[in-house]
Amino acid sequence: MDIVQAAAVSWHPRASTSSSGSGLNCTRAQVRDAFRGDIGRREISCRLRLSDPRRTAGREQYFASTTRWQKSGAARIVVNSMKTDADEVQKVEEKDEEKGGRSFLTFLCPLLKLLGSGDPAAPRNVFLETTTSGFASIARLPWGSKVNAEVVAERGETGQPPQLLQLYEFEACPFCRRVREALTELDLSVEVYPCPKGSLKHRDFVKKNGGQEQFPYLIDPNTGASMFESSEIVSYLFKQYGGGREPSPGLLESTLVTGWVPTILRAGRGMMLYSKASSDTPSQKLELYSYENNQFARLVRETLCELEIPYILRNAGKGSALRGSLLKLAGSTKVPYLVDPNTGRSMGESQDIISYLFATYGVKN
Ligand SMILES: N[C@@H](CCC(=O)N[C@@H](CS)C(=O)NCC(=O)O)C(=O)O
Repeated sequence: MDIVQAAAVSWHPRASTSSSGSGLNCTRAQVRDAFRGDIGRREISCRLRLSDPRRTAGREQYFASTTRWQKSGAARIVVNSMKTDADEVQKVEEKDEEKGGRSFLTFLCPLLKLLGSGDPAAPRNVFLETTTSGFASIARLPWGSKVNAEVVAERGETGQPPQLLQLYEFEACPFCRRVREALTELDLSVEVYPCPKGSLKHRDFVKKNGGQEQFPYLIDPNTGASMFESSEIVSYLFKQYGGGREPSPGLLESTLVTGWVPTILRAGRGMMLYSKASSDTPSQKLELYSYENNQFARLVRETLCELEIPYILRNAGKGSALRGSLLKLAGSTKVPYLVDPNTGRSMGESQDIISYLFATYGVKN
């Protein structure tokens, strides 16, 4: 054990050195306690700032480190170096953050580089954005575009369940997409609680409530049902709110074939928590008129997800009973259309909505 490991172990007495001797293993909860919650916001890469016991002669010491969470919830911290010079530390920190925080997405798809240099809030190449999202929509045709007319006729305009269903999900997840497609076809509005990687608020809730971090996770307050497993959720939704019908042909099967295409084409947008997302939750839920396979609405949902903003998803697919109220509200049936009761603002046009969301909710306080 070298001096860095010794310091790390004494920094956290319950931690133990790994068998390889090059790092330190401890549980996610231990790490989170030690970093006062900050760790969850930097899941891929983090830097440890040592607290009082490691202060020597008035100098602060730092570790450069990388964490890799495993399914079990255990973390492995590899201590790379220890610095005492604050400027140097800062430089390494920025480099680490850039490299670590993005490496997963870069691995996922080189398109990331083309889609706004990796910073979700940076000005975007609108042509690339809409083209990649457009191809993503083509890949998922015909699912998630139009409602099941028979279901809508049976339920009528007031046919929403008395209480909104609650969906914990993230935009880039193909299994969550499968559920959102079903929601469009069944013309159901839901409360969405985005759980991007790095999310603390909603992921913790799912873990506590459902016992694991897996998405999608659905809660139906009307029946008391709650469940994981997208195929189970889709079957439940069709049974409960689709007149007992079977899921539309191909919807379940197609997820395994082309469900991942939007994730790749959109280079993982709607997957990671934006590093500067405000930790405050807006007091009232925003409302988004959308439908799953709309190429412009997808861009807005990605942003809501990256900012971890809970919202009411008003699905208004082709043939939706909601299109009448959308027309009254917005003067057109085009989606996306965002209503923010916190500021009194409402607007269409995906790029305007995205800029508004980052300007309003993308500032860490
Ligand atoms: N069989 C599950 C698979 C769900 C799944 O693998 N979800 C991934 C996201 S696509 C997940 O929850 N990963 C854990 C995480 O994001 O932390 C289903 O159909 O719902």
